[in-house]
Amino acid sequence: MSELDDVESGNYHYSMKLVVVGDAGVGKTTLLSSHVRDEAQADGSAEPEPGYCTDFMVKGYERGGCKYLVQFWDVAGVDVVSESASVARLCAGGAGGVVVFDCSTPASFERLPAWLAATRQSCVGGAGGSGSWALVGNSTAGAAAGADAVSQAQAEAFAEENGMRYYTDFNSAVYDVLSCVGACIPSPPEPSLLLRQGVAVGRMLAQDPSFRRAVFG
Ligand SMILES: Nc1nc2c(ncn2[C@@H]2O[C@H](COP(=O)(O)OP(=O)(O)O)[C@@H](O)[C@H]2O)c(=O)[nH]1
Ligand SMILES: [Mg+2]
Repeated sequence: MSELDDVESGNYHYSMKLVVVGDAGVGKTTLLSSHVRDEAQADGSAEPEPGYCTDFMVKGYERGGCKYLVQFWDVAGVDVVSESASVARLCAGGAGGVVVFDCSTPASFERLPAWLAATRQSCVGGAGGSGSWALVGNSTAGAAAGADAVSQAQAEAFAEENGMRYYTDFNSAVYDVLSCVGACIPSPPEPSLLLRQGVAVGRMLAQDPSFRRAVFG
């Protein structure tokens, strides 16, 4: 059964929206596509279509005996400074996501505060009520290009100041965000509290007798 079939049939315990944001050309679509397809890290050999709006991709994860379905919103790399309102609108209700910059493009690192400000306005849950986030430094120039313009120490410091962790591996960043969201799931998972975390109840949880007892008495 495909993940899209799972969406239609409610075949999961929890679902959430996570966003992938950052300047145009930092590698968001490449990284997300290979994550969702379980491919090895992209080497840049497959040219993705340039994104003019938002793409959606769905992936399921098994964690702690529960099935999580994540709808990723690959938000096109608009100019976040002049279009922060439309970025915020696209991110609405998300449980957080991954902010990507390109280590060889300092401007993409310098705009991270603008990306975080726009996305945190409309994402929910997490430790601060504005979503759970991880930072990814991609290298579109490839390892062969030599020194990165943005150092690992700079990226780690920025991530720490903003309450998240820094990764060069996109998959690890997604698993970190999923762990943060999972840690905020209340016990019992009362649906209205879950919604405040950007998490919805799926059929597999709704049909679980212990969930029904805990929530409905
Ligand atoms: N060498 C290399 N190229 C990459 C990598 N990630 C992305 N690219 C290339 O960078 C360009 C922009 O990538 P894309 O995923 O469209 O960026 P987006 O605008 O952030 O979605 C494309 O030509 C990719 O092939 C990478 O890890 N290594
Ligand atoms: Mg893209």
